[in-house]
Amino acid sequence: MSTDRRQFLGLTGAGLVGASLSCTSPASAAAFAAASDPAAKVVSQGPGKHSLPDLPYAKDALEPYYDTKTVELHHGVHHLGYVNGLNAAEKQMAEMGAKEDFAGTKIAAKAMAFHGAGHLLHSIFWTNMAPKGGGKPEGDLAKAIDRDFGSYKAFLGLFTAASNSAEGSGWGILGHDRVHDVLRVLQAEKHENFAVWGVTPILVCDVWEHAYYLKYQNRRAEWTKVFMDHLVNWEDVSRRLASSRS
Ligand code: MN3
Repeated sequence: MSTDRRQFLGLTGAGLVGASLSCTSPASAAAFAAASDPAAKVVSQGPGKHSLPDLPYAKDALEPYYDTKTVELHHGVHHLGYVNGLNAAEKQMAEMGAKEDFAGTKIAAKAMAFHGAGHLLHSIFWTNMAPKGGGKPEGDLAKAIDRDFGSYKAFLGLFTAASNSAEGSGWGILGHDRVHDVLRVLQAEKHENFAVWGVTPILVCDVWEHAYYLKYQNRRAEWTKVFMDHLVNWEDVSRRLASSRS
């Protein structure tokens, strides 16, 4: 891809946050792609119509590495909370607009960013894992990792270190920077604050304690190692890179 085309794509591509706040996912099998792929063309159903996407596998399918109880709570309680919070914030924004009473805008906008980012990142997170996951990436993703980090080992060290040291509603993130067509390892501390505008997350590891505490307690490094060794779905990550580049 030429530099000009990269810059063109970067400047015209849909921004991550814009996509997360404006797209609305119907309750269907396509909901994950709609909610988590900024390149997906999603027709808005109106404010407050987001729904929790079904898991792309059985809730016990990631055993023994990701336990059934944590998946149940993480998906059915925590992720659902983001969906409900996003819907509430969108409805509040719409109501304020209709009444032309904008006193609650700061609170609603903050809630929309927090819950919208949570919904988007969790939707990516679930599809980033698969039964019999792990191993190493292949194809264009492997080439991009070698080009941008030097080696898979170097990437693994950076991604794991970013995940292990994140604070708060934290995430380790591998993202594709559409402006420069380069992969970046990022760390989210407050997940509504995206570190680099225009970066599309393609691999995300949830390191807020609800994601792993039942099974791994305070051993976060064990959780992130298991995530990379046994859960990561490289086919999904590759698809996301290709989607971001196209
Ligand atoms: Mn979580």
